[in-house]
Amino acid sequence: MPFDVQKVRADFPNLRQQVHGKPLVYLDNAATTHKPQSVINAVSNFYSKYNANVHRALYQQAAEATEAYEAVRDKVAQLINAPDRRSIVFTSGTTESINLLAYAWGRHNLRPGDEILVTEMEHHSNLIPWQLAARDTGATLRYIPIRDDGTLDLENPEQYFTDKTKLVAFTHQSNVFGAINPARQIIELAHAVGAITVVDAAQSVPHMAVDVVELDCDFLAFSGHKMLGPTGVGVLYGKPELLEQMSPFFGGGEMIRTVTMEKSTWAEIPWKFEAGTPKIAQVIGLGAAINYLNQLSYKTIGQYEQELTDYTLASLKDLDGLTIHGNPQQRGPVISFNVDAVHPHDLAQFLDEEGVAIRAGHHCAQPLMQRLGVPATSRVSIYLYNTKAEIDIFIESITNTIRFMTG
Ligand code: 7TS
Repeated sequence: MPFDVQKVRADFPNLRQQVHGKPLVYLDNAATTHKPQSVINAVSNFYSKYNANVHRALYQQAAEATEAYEAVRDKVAQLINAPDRRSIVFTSGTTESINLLAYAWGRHNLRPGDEILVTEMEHHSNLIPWQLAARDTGATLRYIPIRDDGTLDLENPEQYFTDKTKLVAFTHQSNVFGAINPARQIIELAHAVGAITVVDAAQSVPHMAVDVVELDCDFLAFSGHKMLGPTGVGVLYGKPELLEQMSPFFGGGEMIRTVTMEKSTWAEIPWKFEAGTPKIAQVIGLGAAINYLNQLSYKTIGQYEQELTDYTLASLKDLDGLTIHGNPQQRGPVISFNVDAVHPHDLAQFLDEEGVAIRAGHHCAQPLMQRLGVPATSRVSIYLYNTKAEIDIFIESITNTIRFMTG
């Protein structure tokens, strides 16, 4: 079946909104995505038809809520090809997933002299938790550098992957360049020196099929809101044997087996890591988002996004005085650039007046901005509901802004 973007757009109520009297052209999908009506309905139905807490009460609606919540665990496992549903921990998002690891794994396994390896293109969410873990344990943080084309420099890996390396945490797809990193290769290099691996998949799972068996990653994290789902929910995937060895991160209800005044024992995984009332409505909404992606298929989504990304890149390259950062061959639908005549924040403001939403700033990747030698960039990020006509409006708005600023 050919991909019908107008049919897709009709499923997203927020795409029908106007901004400053103009149709919204939403090109900030790396920050968050809009939600199809089916996701909004799934959340609304939970609250209006079977609202209850999960895992505790015996009445009908509580059973229904528990069943719906746990069914999404199977759906997530299937999405990333996790063989065991106990590998799927629901968190509030990528940030919480990585912090959970930095505490529950990092604080118990890292020692002075150990090295944590990250890359120069990490989002702060996959950097600050490791900086804090290094500070608290005496471990050292090291960086795989990037090349000018926005790809990782893995030429001499023995410089970075050594017997001191205990953990390698890296982004699967850059939220600044869109570069897709060679995850399988990095994981093999890490395992060869006995290190465990953490994949920040916040920008990859929304756009492509991610297979944790094929990758052989130890941990992987992503957020629901960047893949059509609600805010406030995310996933931590972990190999069961590693999750079992780990201590809990949060303590509270739900995560215990027995509690006495002196000491407690823990629930089985994954519930050991889901203290308190979980994100019930959000998880159910995430299930509906996965249904939506599955029904379109990653293959169709990927092809369509690639076509739009190529079109956007070609259009941007036609503009004078505009620099695109990075030129990775393997890339997702994210492009960062700077315009000589206009500061990124001014550009974003001018575009907003045309109804065009893009992001300007450091994109929570300040070390990368330092590496690029710029304080900020403009960033356009595309998703399955964007159109060529929207890209044309975006390009025309930039052209008009440059013309206005340069007289
Ligand atoms: N990792 C990457 C690669 C990201 O792009 C983001 C969010 C996160 C982690 C954090 O995800 P959260 O859901 O826990 O906040 N990135 C962006 C962005 O690029 N613009 O806004 C948020």
